[in-house]
Parts: sequence; structure tokens; C-alpha cells
Amino acid sequence: MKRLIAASLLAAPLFAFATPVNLVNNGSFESTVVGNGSYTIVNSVVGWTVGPHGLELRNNIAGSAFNGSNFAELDTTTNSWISQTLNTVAGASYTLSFAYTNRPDNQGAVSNGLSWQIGDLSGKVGNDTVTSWQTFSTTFTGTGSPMTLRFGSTGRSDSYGTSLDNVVVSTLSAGGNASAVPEPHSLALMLAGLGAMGFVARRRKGGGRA
Ligand SMILES: [Ca+2]
Ligand SMILES: [Ca+2]
Repeated sequence: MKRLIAASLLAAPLFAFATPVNLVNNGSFESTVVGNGSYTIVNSVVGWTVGPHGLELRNNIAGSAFNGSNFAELDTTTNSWISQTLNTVAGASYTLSFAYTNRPDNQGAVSNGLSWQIGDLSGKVGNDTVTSWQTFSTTFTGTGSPMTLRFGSTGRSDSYGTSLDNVVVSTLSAGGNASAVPEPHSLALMLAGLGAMGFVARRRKGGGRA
């Protein structure tokens, strides 16, 4: 039992580090059921405040998702927006990332574009004719007050806009230089490390016979 407790104590910090933390609720837009090959325009969705012109959710139509089945577009029939309020810790570092692409049937750079905003930081992506998923990432510092995360369609308002998926806001580790969401590769290394610890423990228990 003592050995088990000791092993648990050793493993606990690794698993605490490995716990994925995404502050964004429904960042991959999977909470709404959208039939394969179809789309829907909704006025409410889990996690997000939806602007008066709605949110378009698509599943394998005019492109396919970056993550999961669904992805979003904010030029529904008219340019629209979504927002979500995040609770942050004052002075803590965070990473905002999301995937964006233009539709295969896009109407040119003048029609495309997606604005993003987190607190006082903002920018624009997708004001081009690229039709493969790109990942945007930036870091920001928590204010300790609720912070607004917002996306809006910025191109010509014509029902063809830049798509959005996989919105993630993650905290940085205590060291400040690694994401709290581990890559599958690093998770595999951690698990391999735990396995090696178990192997060493077994060898010790065996009294060096092997
Ligand atoms: Ca998705
Ligand atoms: Ca447009």
C-alpha cells in the first residue's frame, strides 16, 4: 500500500500538468446537431452570445471541419458576430488559438475576412482567397475581470464568409512556457515515463534477480 501511495504521489503532478484546460465553451461548435452534408443558421448556441444575424453551422458542405464534424461561418445571410465572456486570473498568461479558412466557393478577398478580439487585443484574418485551414495563435494576459472573446465577419456582406473552428483559450503552465493542453506526443512520453517508473519499481521489488 505504501508503494501504491508513493507511486500516486509521483504521478499526481504529471496528471495535474496534463489536464486539458480550454476556457472556451463549445469552441469547436459541436454542441449543435448538424446533418452530414447540410448547414443551419442558429440564433442561439451553447456557450456563445449570437449576434442578431445568427451563426451558420456547417457539416461537410462548402468545406469540412478542422476539428470534429461542425464548423462555423459568420457571414450568414449578412455579416454577424459571436462572443463569449471568459473569467481570467489577473496577470496570468493565456493562449488564444483558432482555425480559419475561406470557402472553396468564396467570392474573392473582398468578401472574406474574420475579426477576432480578446479583451483589448484584436485583429483580422482571412482577408484573402486561401481555402485551406490556417491556425492563428496569440498570447494575452488575464485582467482578473471578465474578458470578452469575440469573432465577427468583416468582408462584403454577401452570405459567403470566412469559416471558423476549434477556438481554444488555454492557460500556460506554472513555468509559463508550455500549454496546459499536451500534444498527443508529449502525453505518450509521459505515459511511457510512468511505465518506466513501474518497471524500475518491479526490478527493485525483485531484489536484482533479473
Ligand atoms: Ca468543430
Ligand atoms: Ca462575405
